[in-house]
Amino acid sequence: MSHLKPLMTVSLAALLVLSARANGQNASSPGPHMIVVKLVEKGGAMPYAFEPAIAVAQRGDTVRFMEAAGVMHNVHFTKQASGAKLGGAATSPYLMTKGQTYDLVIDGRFAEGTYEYVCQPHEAIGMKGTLVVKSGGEVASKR
Ligand SMILES: [Cu+2]
Repeated sequence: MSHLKPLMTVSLAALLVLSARANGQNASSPGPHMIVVKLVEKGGAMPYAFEPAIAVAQRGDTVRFMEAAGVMHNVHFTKQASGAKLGGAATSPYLMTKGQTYDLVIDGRFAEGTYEYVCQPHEAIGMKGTLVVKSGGEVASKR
């Protein structure tokens, strides 16, 4: 069993590299993107936050929520775009350990428009974010 821990460490490192590459490609490459939103601990009067607070995604993208601290957080949508049908995806499981992720695929459940979400344990102290979903094909063809 002693070989497991180094293996996990290597996998995590590889994952972080892949995430960084996915971010770097966001601006120019076609096709699905991985958009990473970190759940961070900042301290101060509003100690917890989603970073970035506003994320823009296109159909087919995946929004990856990543626990960047060691505090229990989740993602709960409080406002959906007109016509959206998130169903069970409106509330994520809890993320508890640093590096833990929750992937949300921006598929047919997501109508174009603006979504707002909160972390339920920390909603009262301002932990909230915005997701804007755009139609990828239209954006690409108009430019
Ligand atoms: Cu939280």
